Amino acid sequence: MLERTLVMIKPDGVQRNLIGKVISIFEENGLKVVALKKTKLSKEQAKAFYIVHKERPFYEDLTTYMSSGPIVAMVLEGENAIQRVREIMGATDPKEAKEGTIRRLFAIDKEKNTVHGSDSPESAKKEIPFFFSEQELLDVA
Ligand code: IDP
Ligand code: MG
Repeated sequence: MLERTLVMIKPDGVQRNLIGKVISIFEENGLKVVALKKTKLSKEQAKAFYIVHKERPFYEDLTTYMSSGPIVAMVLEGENAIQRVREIMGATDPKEAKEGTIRRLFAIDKEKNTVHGSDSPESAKKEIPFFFSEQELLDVA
């Protein structure tokens, strides 16, 4: 099924000049960029984005980290894009991520793990409008 998913390059990725490398990996895997922006989340926005984790012990640190510097948000489109992006990113903890995945290649640790990708169609449906209006989602001609 043709799907769209929300990806972020987290502050550690932007800060270490990895924007191009990360996007290249997605493009090489056939995913299309339908929207793209660099932005910075406020602490309140980071808390709202990660609200599902509000009871987790890492919520406070995570939302401080995610609002600590610029991020790049994008919408990627492709067949089974949601699951494929999760596979290309690798496990949350880079120590557990498979060889060749973005997190294995670039992540610093389990928190500063370079990329976010929606985990389900329900998440993608909420996360895409968090960053992009309908008019900003442009089909690749
Ligand atoms: P995911 O990004 O692989 O879907 P989630 O469990 O949804 O992982 O957690 C969201 C984000 O919270 C992770 O990407 C990571 O940045 C952070 N995180 C998750 N678990 C931990 C942890 O045990 N310690 C520190 N940060 C964590
Ligand atoms: Mg998640």
